[in-house]
Amino acid sequence: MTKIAYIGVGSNLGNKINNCLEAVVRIDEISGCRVTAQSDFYRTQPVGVKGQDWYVNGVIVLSADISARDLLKGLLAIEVDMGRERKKKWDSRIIDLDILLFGEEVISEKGLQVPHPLMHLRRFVLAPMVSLAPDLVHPVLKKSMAELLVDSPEKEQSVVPMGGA
Ligand code: A4P
Ligand code: MG
Repeated sequence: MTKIAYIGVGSNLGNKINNCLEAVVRIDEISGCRVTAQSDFYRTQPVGVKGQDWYVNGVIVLSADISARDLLKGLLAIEVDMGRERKKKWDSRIIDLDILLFGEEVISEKGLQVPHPLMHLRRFVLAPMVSLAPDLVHPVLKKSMAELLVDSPEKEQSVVPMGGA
C-alpha cells in the first residue's frame, strides 16, 4: 500500500543548499518513491553540539510504494554516494537524511525507529513540518505538528526560512 513519508534533510558542510537540493533529486530517483512536496529550506542554529557551523534543514514529502526498511537503505546509499563520512555521532555532515514519519507506522527495530525519536523536540524539524502539514497527528504522541511546535523546547533556537527554495 502506498504510504506518505516525511523525510528530514540537513546539511552543515560544503555547499549546504546545493547538497539538500541534490538529495531531493536523488530521493525522487529511488525506485518506488516520488517526491510530492517540499518545505522551504531553513537556516538553523546547531542543536546538541557546540561549535558546529549552522545547518540548512528542510522536510520533503514522499509517496512511497516500498517498505520503510527499503526507503532507509535508499537514503543511506544516497548519503554514502554524496560523500558523507561517518566519524563520530552528530559530526558535521554533507547530508543527513532521516525518516521522520512513514504513514502511521510505528517501528522500533535495530537501526530503524519511526517516528524519528527526536523529531517532536526539534524546531528545525517541526517548523518545516508545520508549514507542510500543521494538522498531521504524531502516531505515538497523538498531537498535531502545530501543537508539538508550540510545546517544543529550545524556543531561542534560530530557525529562519531561506526563501526561494
Ligand atoms: N536510524 C534509526 N532510525 C532512523 C530513521 N528514522 N531515519 C539509524 C534515519 N536513520 C535512522 O544515523 C545513525 C543510524 O540511525 C542510521 O544508520 C540508521 O540505521 P546517522 O545519520 O548515521 O547518525 P547521526 O545523524 O549522527 O545520528 P542521528 O541520530 O541521525 O542524528 P540526528 O538526529 O540526525 O542529529 N542541528 C540542526 N540545527 N540541524 C540538524 O539537522 N542534526 C543533528 C544530528 C544534530 N544537530 C542538528 C542537526
Ligand atoms: Mg541521521
